[in-house]
Amino acid sequence: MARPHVLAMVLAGGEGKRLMPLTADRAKPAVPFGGMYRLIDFVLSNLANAGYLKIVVLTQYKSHSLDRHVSRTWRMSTLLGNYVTPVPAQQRLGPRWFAGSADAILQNLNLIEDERPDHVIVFGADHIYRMDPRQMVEQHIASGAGVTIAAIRQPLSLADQFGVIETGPDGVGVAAFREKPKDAVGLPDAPDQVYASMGNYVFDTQVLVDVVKEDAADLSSKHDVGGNIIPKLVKAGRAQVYDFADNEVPGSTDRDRGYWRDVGTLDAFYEAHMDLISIHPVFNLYNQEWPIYTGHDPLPPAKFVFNEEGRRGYAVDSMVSPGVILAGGVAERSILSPRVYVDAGASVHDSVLMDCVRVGRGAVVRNAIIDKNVVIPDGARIGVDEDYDREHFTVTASGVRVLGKNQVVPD
Ligand code: ADQ
Repeated sequence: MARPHVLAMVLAGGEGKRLMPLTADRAKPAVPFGGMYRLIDFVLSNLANAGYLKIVVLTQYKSHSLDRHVSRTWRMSTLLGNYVTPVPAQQRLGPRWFAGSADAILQNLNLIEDERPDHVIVFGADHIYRMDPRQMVEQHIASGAGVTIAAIRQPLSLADQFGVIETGPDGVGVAAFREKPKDAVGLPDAPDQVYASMGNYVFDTQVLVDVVKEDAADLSSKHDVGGNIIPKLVKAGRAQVYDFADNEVPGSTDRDRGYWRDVGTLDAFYEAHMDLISIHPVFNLYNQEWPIYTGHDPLPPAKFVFNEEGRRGYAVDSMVSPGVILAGGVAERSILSPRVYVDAGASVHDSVLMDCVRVGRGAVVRNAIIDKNVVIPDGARIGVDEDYDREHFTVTASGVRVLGKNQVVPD
């Protein structure tokens, strides 16, 4: 069979309000993850590993660092007509920004007209997972559906964060779709679970163009893919599901098969990091048969040293990036991004430290996410006194302390 002609549109304009303060200064897909990556690297790696190399990344909100990352890291040879292009909101249809994700597609229909694909993949940009999208495209083509929605079982308690799908008698046709319902009921065979949309879709090109135009004329619409476009196609009987549990990624193990995390909240973001460092990680960054790509400046290897007073610098149950120096300080169950510096007698436990964080002598950091460039003064304690921390920092429902980029920590 001839290879289908596919264009991928990655929706990367989300604001990510629930990830504040990490999104105060950058779009959610540009939030750093796992020491070396940004959230958008996961979807782009899945597409690239599948050989889908005509990719437009639709950006809008605070997109500077996202644009820079995509242009630098994902620049490709144009020899075969491949591209990964960040496309900022350009107000092509008048003086207005995108009203919602469907409006972002409407305002970029020219990209589809230029490429003339048979199918358009529309994927979100803020999930941690491995997926081979070719298997979903194959099912989509074989079934003749107008849209195919990737779906995964999720806890009923999280139903109000997802598009919830009810399938018809054949198990693949979508009988009902409700975006973030407050009153969802569980599945017949698992009352504590729902069938959730992963926010990843494959559209027949003409179906997408028609529905997005129809939606633009609908004054009651919020012009959102999950909230408006999918329900319209469900009503027309044109939607099917692709069960993510059927997806087979080369090199995956029993442990990490089917792993997918929506890191929409700070607690989910923190938990997904802890998944990386458990002894047998449930998400395996070391699978070289389906690599997750990213880009960084050339940096020296991480260094672990005794300081002058003979204090030992070490890390255990942790991931330590290039350019890190543990100068007589200790990291346990933590993830350290490039150029983190941990000074003598300091201890970092159960924490995520982003680029260039500096932990001063004797300081303590526990149960925390510390964004770029933060300097923890000598002797400071974060994650020890909850009342104090609530006064100065963001503290999540499960007690994770979060410090924003460049935040000044009192002495
Ligand atoms: P949400 O993630 O809550 O739910 P949304 O905020 O629209 O939906 O984000 C979806 C994707 O679109 C994200 O990658 C985001 O960055 C991007 N996006 C949002 N607004 C945009 C805009 N104006 N321009 C460009 N990109 C934009 C969605 C689905 C649910 C599904 C969950 C799974 O709507 O049905 O269950 O994803 O996480």
